[in-house]
Amino acid sequence: MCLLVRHFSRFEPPFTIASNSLLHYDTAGPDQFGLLSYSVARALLIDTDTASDDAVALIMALRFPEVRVVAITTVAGNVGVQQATRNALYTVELCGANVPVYAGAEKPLLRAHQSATWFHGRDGFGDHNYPPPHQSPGKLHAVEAIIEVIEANPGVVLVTLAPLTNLALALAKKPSIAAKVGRCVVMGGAPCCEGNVTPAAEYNIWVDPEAARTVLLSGLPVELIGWQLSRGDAVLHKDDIAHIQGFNNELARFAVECNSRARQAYMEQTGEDGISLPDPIAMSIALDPSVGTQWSAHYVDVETHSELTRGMTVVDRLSVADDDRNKAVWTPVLDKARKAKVCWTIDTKRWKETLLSALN
Ligand SMILES: [Ca+2]
Repeated sequence: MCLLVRHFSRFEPPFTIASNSLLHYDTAGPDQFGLLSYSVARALLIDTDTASDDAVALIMALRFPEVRVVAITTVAGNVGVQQATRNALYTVELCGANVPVYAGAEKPLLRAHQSATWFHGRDGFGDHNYPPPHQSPGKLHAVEAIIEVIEANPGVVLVTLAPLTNLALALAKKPSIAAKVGRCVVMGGAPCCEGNVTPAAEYNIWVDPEAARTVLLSGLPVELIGWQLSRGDAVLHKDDIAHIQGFNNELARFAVECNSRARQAYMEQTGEDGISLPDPIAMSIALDPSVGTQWSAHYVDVETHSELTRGMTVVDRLSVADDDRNKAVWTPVLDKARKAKVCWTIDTKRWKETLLSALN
């Protein structure tokens, strides 16, 4: 408990936490849309294109004792938005949670939707014929829900695990929400230039680069959690998987099973054997920022014109954006954006401990 306070305080959030308040949910009650507003240190809003790794991230958030997931919003990405919504509802029910799910954009802002079903399976969950959920999505559109949740929960931690279409639409409709978000943890990008769609780009940014650019230039306090952080030692290897299966409970079984196709696809893609979990790593950092061990703050822009480097997250790592010779290119960023915190390394032991505690 104290640990969490210390970790949040490292990032100087725009909220204060009473030392003994984290155990108490002093809700303000439902607003006109039925959305509960919680005191800010515990409020989490998750935007997801729910497929197999998203589901594990949702389980982590829903099981983490010190936060409350206020709402989940879905968007077209890994799978279509209807399937993503079904998958999110299924995961919420599996956790026995009572969190509203709101369906959002059916396609990127300007481009045709391109799914990642080759990686996650046709249903996003490895095609194991999971039953339909009992609940239905909320009546609000995800874009409206995002605006309402942020307005009702200033300082909310926003976690995006998907193409950024919903958030870009919300920012276009109400730009002032950017100043009310405490942290915006974005699973996306390939700041080291080794993407999972092209050498330049990671899927969430590549599939809707215009939306990603809108978000990065919005003034939101973005923490960029790139795809490369989910490789190598961060992958769940055979021993990790056996350990999780040994928990012998429904959530642990589901977390491994729904990633069966993703495990095969990851092997085809990288030659690495195991389950790579980009969204849960971003979630672990949202829940415990100390999982990220090396950070630096930079202006980041997104390539939207080139075909070769579409969706590339261009990080001004040497801080040359405001040099006179570069200003012409970077003016839109300098005028509107704030520097994003880019995560370069993670504590893999701590990340896996966070995961295991959610599944056990
Ligand atoms: Ca995702």
